[in-house]
Amino acid sequence: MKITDVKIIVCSPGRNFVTVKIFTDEGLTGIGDATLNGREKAVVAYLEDHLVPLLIGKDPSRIEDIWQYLYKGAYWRRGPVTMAAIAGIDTALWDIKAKAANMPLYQLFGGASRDKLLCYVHAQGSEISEAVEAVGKRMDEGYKAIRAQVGIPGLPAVYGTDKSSTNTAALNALPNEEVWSTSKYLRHVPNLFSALRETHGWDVELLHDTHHRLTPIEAARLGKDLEPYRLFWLEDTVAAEHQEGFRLIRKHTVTPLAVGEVFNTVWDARLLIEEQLIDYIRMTTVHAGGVTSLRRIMDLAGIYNVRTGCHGAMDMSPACFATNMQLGLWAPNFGIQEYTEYTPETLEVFSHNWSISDGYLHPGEAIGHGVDIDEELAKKYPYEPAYLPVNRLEDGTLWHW
Ligand code: GCO
Ligand code: MG
Repeated sequence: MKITDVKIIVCSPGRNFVTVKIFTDEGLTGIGDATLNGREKAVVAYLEDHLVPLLIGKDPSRIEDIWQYLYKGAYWRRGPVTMAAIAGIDTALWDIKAKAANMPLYQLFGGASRDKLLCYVHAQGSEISEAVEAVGKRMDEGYKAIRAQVGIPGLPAVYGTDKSSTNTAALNALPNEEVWSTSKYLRHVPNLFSALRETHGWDVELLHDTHHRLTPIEAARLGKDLEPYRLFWLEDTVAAEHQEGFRLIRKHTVTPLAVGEVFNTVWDARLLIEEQLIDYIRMTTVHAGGVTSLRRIMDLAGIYNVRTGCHGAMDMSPACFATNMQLGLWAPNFGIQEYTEYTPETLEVFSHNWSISDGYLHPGEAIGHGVDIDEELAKKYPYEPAYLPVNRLEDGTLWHW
């Protein structure tokens, strides 16, 4: 088999998505997600100008060799743009390989390790009562694990707390600016979880995302304060650069820790995994360089009792989400899968085979990873310039969003 053509498809059916579609001389095609939210066009240029010309005529079955060629061959390794571009190609090649084998992708990894995948959804409110109600609604829908976020008194809406401030917001032509106070946040958040346990009891798994805003000692304080409420995980406490900071956090709290949605390679996660400083690794197919590298990261994590919790926000395409699920069905150390739902337009453009029932996901039994793109329909949703928000302290200092 030979690669005859590679198309980069950019569309915005609710969000901007970058999709790699690989064509072969035997008529098999595969797709992969290469979306980097807010920096999409950099990946498109990297793919079109630098990677696509290298692929024409190559044997698509040699996925490992192609991955190594694109990773080592650049000399300039790692980084979100490079790894998202490689991921798009790598995922499309695994899709083709599974189609050639006439199997769902998870079968190529060694088959299913479980029958279904626990997922978590989001619930939020600008006030505690609103967030408590939102969690209750999610529980009524059958979800077993829920990420809860709440607005902070004295601050305008912050990350994850209402529709206009989250990454699910209407696309902004320029970055929206949010305001942040760590001390106000740290005082308020434990009250949310106290109210949640009081109202909803202990059978629901609760998660929380700090979005990289704390220092290690602040994260240790929060972890300690949340211990009575037995969270499933506390996510992204400190900036990704603060790897050693996790040693300090770990010393002070038994609240389980999750991190990794902005990591790109195994090197970003190695110290945290090997020293067992985290409990869940959040890396996801598109930002980790595809199936080839994420599978290795999952295996490394498994050796050290770290479980998976793939980033699954709706700003990565259904091709990424489905591939995460294929890996999740196989991974012996699967933990949980984030599920933020897609717009109806997105699901029209990307046909899919996964199912969701009673709080559990399944990737389905379709051949390949199970997601395809309707190229004609995609044309109806052209790219829209969009940025994620930025964050400032109350005195104007730029902070972590
Ligand atoms: C999550 C994430 C997202 C990211 C977004 C960035 O836990 O789902 O933190 O909300 O902010 O995916 O593009
Ligand atoms: Mg997060």
